[in-house]
Amino acid sequence: MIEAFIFDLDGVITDTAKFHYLAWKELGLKIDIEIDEEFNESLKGISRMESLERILIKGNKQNEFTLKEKEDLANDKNKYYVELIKHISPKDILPGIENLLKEIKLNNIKIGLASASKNATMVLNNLGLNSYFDFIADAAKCKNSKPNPEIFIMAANGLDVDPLNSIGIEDAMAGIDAINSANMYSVGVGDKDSLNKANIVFENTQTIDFNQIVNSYKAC
Ligand code: G16
Ligand code: MG
Repeated sequence: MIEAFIFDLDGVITDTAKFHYLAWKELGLKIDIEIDEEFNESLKGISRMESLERILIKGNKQNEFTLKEKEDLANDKNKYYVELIKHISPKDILPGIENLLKEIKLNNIKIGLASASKNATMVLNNLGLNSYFDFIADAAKCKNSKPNPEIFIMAANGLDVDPLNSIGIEDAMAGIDAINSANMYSVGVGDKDSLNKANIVFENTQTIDFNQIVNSYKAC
């Protein structure tokens, strides 16, 4: 019996990945490290500080900053990001997602959020989706980034459900690995080949089918 659906935010509910990208790019200008779209893919689902570490390694500057300076750089990136997401509104909800949330609720299944973003609550508020969520895992309390399952386990605990009876939905490889390690059923959104470890994959949010997920979960 499915007790919960646990969602990733960026790339599943809304496309904030482009804002993270622009904000990192802006920071990159300041520290003279170029960030392109391809590299940005490897930052999806990865926490702010870990993303910064990866960027510094890319620019071969991992030993140039103290911890305090790194924290300041991460804060600068966040300021750029928060400025960009201020204008997010319900029109930025990805296609099909609000109907899916409604269908889950109609079936009396709980809904949780497992986003690595410390800005997740603000984004959900701006999208007007807050009331659908029974529990939002606090990324600030999460010590280990995806692919570690910690944030998904935190969400299942907060919802008071068994991970084995939970469905996780993700657009990033690191996220699918996290869901699988949490012993949940994994739903990928995006490219079939790159998300090949997911139990089931839909090409985009519009095509996510509640009944198909339920049936394939039951069959496994
Ligand atoms: C998201 C993004 C990541 C971002 C992380 C932390 O994860 O995909 O690119 O670095 O959150 O965000 P913030 O800097 O706002 O705390 P998810 O798990 O929602 O895909
Ligand atoms: Mg994501």
